[in-house]
Amino acid sequence: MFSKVLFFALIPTIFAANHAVTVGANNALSFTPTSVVAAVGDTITFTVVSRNHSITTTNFSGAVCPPPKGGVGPNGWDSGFLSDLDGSMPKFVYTVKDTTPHFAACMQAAGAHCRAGMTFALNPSATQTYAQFNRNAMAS
Ligand SMILES: [Cu+2]
Repeated sequence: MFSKVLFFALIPTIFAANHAVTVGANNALSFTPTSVVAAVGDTITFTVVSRNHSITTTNFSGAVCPPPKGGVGPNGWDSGFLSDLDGSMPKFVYTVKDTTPHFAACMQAAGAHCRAGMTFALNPSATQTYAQFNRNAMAS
């Protein structure tokens, strides 16, 4: 009985995956990959490899850029500004809390990075796709 309880308690730990996202690869205003499909309990590790960026949740449409400080929730996030100008490649880790779509962008330069297409989607859906979100950002 005890071992069965322990086994099920450990399942989230055993099967949780980490998804690596590179921020600013090749000095570009981009997230690589641009979207991730993840389960509750998974982690997403964002690593900033150039300039100074943030990973901040925002609205799917309308007021997309810049994402607001603190991010759009529920279960949104805001990494704050993370600078690689000193070559430190800072990381931000988000633990997935639900499977609803979340849309994020960089808040740098009053939304200029966001409007340049520096956007990211977690669990986009058939009706809220990454491609449409990115178009909304570039038009906002
Ligand atoms: Cu940026």
